[in-house]
Amino acid sequence: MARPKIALIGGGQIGGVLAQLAALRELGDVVLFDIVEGMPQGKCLDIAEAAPVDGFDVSLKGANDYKDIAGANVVIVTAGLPRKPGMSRDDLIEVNSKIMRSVAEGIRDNAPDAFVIVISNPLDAMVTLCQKVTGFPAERVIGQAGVLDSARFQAFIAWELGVSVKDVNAMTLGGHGDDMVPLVRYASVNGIPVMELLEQKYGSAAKAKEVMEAMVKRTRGAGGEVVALLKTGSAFYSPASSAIAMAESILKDQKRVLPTCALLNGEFGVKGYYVGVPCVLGANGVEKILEFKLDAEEQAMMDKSVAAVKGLVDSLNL
Ligand code: TXD
Repeated sequence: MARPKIALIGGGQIGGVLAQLAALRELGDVVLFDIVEGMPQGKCLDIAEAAPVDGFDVSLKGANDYKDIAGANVVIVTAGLPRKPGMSRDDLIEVNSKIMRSVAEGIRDNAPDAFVIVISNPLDAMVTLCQKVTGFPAERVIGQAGVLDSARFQAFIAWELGVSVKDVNAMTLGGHGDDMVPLVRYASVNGIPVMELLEQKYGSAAKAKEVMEAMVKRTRGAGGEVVALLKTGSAFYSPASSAIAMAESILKDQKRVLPTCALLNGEFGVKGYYVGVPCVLGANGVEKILEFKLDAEEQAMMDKSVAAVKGLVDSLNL
């Protein structure tokens, strides 16, 4: 039986790590596409020459022609500019929407049956544009932001409480911007509320709240924290890991519940916009959006985040 095929559009920082992770996990054969000649071929050759050491049996091919993505089961898009210090994700919209249009046409014309995971920023707007231009059903075009934003929130909680990251459960909803919604109420360590553990640690509810607020703030600004340190670009290891988890859930029909930027049809009070929400990801892409009740404060934060997404998406005049 033929191996699945994974096409990566954009062979930069995230694209390179995506190629390596897809190979290490033997998710399928990899095609790494970029407009820069030689670079995706060089990265693929480099990764492929590690196969005897790492022991993976997949093929890797660098490409500058969209024809090479034909037959891809999953396409992950990172094409576009990353942020530099001082920039917001939204500052990228003009240049990256031009790139996204051409990328989406390439996918539409060459891999019409693929599932598409968009990573390029500003994320919510770029997914919307990609879905519009490809014309693919919305359950086949999704965005990666929430897996990473949630992972950052989980990491901060684990470090604070001195427990394994594996036992922390926490999620963010909303857009991939500074108004994202880290859900404090449901954050837990194997089901034990994080707030209760913080109260035990600090001996007061007020101090626990203060510590949690700092973690929420750090989660919202976590992308910028990395940009400020790197100076030349934005995070790339963690976004790649996050998108690979989504691709794996689809390719292996795992039905994992992952925070996904998905097109909403009334869920959480949002209709016709792409926003981050928990989704069941399986062989059919977004198989289900898991809706649940938000309290008044959470809903207000969600509304604010969605308003920011709407402002940006509407500016594209799609
Ligand atoms: O969680 C998330 N969603 C994100 C998103 C977290 C971090 C960064 N995120 C965004 O991903 C970031 O703001 C950028 O918009 C993308 C890609 O970030 P990366 O760090 O990989 O950027 P690079 O290294 O500049 O790579 C982008 C590549 C580069 O090799 C260009 O030559 C290529 O995109 N590029 C194109 N490829 C194909 N087609 C076109 N038109 C094109 N234009 C540029």
